[in-house]
Amino acid sequence: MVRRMLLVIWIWGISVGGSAVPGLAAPHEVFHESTVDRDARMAWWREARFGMFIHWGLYAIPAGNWNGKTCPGPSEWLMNSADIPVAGYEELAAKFNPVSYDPRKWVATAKNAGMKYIVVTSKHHDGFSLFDTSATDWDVVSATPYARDLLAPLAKECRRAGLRFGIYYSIMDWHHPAQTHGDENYNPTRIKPGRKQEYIDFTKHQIDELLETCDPDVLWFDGEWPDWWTEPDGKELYSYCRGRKPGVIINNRIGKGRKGMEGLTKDDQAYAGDFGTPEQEIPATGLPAVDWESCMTMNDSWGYKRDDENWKSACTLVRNLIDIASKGGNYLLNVGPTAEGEIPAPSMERLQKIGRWMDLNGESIHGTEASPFEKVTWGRCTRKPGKLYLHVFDVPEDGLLRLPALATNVRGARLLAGDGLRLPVSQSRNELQIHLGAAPDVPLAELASVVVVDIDGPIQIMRTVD
Ligand code: H79
Repeated sequence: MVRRMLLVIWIWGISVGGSAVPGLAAPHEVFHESTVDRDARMAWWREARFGMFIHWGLYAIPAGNWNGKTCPGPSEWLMNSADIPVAGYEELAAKFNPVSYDPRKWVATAKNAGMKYIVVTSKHHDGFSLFDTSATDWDVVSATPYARDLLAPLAKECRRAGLRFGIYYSIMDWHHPAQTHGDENYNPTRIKPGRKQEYIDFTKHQIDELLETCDPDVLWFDGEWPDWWTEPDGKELYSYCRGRKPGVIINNRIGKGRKGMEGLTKDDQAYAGDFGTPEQEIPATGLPAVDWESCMTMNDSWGYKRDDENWKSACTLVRNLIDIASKGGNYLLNVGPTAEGEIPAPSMERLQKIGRWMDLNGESIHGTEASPFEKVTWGRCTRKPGKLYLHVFDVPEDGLLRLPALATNVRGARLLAGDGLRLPVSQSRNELQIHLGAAPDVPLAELASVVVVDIDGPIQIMRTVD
C-alpha cells in the first residue's frame, strides 16, 4: 500500500543571480563585485524582460541579393555568403543614405510594443561602424553620403523616452586590416600574426568612443568564436569595459563561455559576462537562478532581407515572450531596418499587435520572475510578490485551470484584461483549480488571456510525497 503524506516542501524564489554552480566563482565575483552590488546593477535588466534588437548596416542595401540572386542565410552575412571581396563590399558605402531615419520613431515603436530597452549594431561582422569613429574611415561619417553619426541620436531618444540603450559589437571583423588578408579578400576566422594587440586597441578605442557618445547600459558582444579570441582576452576586455563604466551590463559573448547557439554560459570554470545569450532558441525549462536573454528574429534574417517573407505570427511572438518570462529570461526581438531607415511594415504590424497585448497584460511580464511550477498543460505562469499570472494558451475542455495545491492563502482570481471578471477558485487536497469557464471574453484572448491569482505571502507548494 502506498502511504501518502502532504508536505510543504518548496518555498520559491528566495534569490536570483549568483553562480549556478555552488563553489564556483560567478563572473562578477571574478570582478570582485558582491552579490548585493551585482543584483543592484542587474535590477533594471531583470525587470525589463523585453527589448528590441536592431540589425542595421550596409547589408540593408543588397538586402540579401547579390548578382541578381537571393543568397541563403541572414542578410548581414552576405559578404561571407556571396564571397564578396573587401573592395567590392566597400562600394556599398557610397550608396548608404538613410534619409528616412528617424530615431524618435524607432524608439516610439519599441516603447509602444512594451519594450524597455534597445540594443543596436554599432559594428557587425562586416566591420562597418554606424557611429563617428576616429579609429577608421570605414564608418558612416567618413564613407557615406549621410555623413552623420547614427547611434548617438538613437541613444538620446531612448533616454528621453525612458528606455535603456545597448550597443552590439562584433569581435570578428571582415574589414579590419589585422583580420583581412590583402585587399582582395578576407579570412573570417583568423587574425594576422603579430597584429592581435593592434586590433584589441582598436576595439577599446571604439568602445571608449561609444561610451562617450552613447553611454550604453548594455554592451552586447558577438563574433567571439574565432580561435584567436581567447577567454583571457574576454576577461581582460570585460574588466576594461566595467572599469570604464562600472554599471554596464555585458553579455557572455565577450569571452568563450557560451554553449553554442543554446547560449547559456558553461559552468566548467568562471567565464566573463553577465548573462547568457541563447540565439533563435528558448531554453526548454525555467532557469530562475541565471540571467539570460534569448535573441530572436521575426523572419529568418537579422538584417533587412527583401525576399524573406517567412514571418512568425504575432501570436507566436507574444507566446515566445510569455514563454521566456515564465522561464526567467529576457526576450530580445529583432528588427532589420531598410537602407532608407524604415522598420519593415511586417515588423511594424507585429510590434503594434504585441503592443496592444502588452497594454492590457504588460503587468504579467515586466518585473516578473520565473514560474514556480513545472509544466502547466494550458499555458505558462509568471509571478510577482503577492501575485501569480496564469497565461492561458489553450482553454481546457472542462474550463478548469489546474495548479498544484498551495499552502499559501489564495485570496481570489480575476482576468487581467477587460473588466477584471472575478473567477471562482477551489482547492482540493492536491490541486488548486481556477474556474475559467469558456474562452475568456477579453481582447486578444486568441494570443493569450491572463488570469491574476492574488495570494498572501511567498508561494508554498503542497507536494504529495509517496
Ligand atoms: O548578429 C546576428 C548574427 O549575424 C550573428 N548573431 C546574431 C545575433 C550570428 N553569427 N553567426 N551566427 C549568428 C551563427 C553562427 C554560428 C556558428 Fe558557432 C559560429 C557556428 C560555428 C561558429 C556559435 C559559435 C555556434 C557554435 C559556435
